[in-house]
Amino acid sequence: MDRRKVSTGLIWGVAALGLAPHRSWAQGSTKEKLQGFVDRVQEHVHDIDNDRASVTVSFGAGLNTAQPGNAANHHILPREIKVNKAGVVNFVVAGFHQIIVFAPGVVLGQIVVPPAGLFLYEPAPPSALPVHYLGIRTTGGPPPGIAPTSDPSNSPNRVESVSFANPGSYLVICNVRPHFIDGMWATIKVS
Ligand SMILES: [Cu+2]
Repeated sequence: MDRRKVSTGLIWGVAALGLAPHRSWAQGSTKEKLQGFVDRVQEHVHDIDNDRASVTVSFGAGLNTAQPGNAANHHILPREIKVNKAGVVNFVVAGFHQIIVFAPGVVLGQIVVPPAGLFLYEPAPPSALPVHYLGIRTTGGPPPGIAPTSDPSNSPNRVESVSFANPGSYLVICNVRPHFIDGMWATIKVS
């Protein structure tokens, strides 16, 4: 049983106590205390919902991870992301990355890594792998390099907010080939 069900059960239990007949002179006062408790439980339930309404995800580990090979930067954290239906995942992109969020049904085993190249999919995945969101390509990279843009920004340090209207399990990867090989993928559970 999840925390929401426990809390809902608690509310009904307390409400039942509050409605039970009392002969005590303090009935009104007791009802007020019980109502205060119910209000606090409801606030707690509301907080649980809010936690998953807008979720922050690190797409790349940050600006202090530069090193040869830079494998420490090739992660999506957390690996399993949970968000409410109609919620938003805010990908904080740090470095040279490209987000691809696949539609529900696409699984990790379907991703084919080409023998060479900077990106897995150029310019985008085939129709057999439907995409929920195709992200922005970061400026720079090997010559001739990707030109900078301002709207939307393709700065190596940016936020890409992605909405999830429908429930399901969504695979998200970095389209940069060596990053994916280093394990730069995660799952988004929308419920
Ligand atoms: Cu990457």
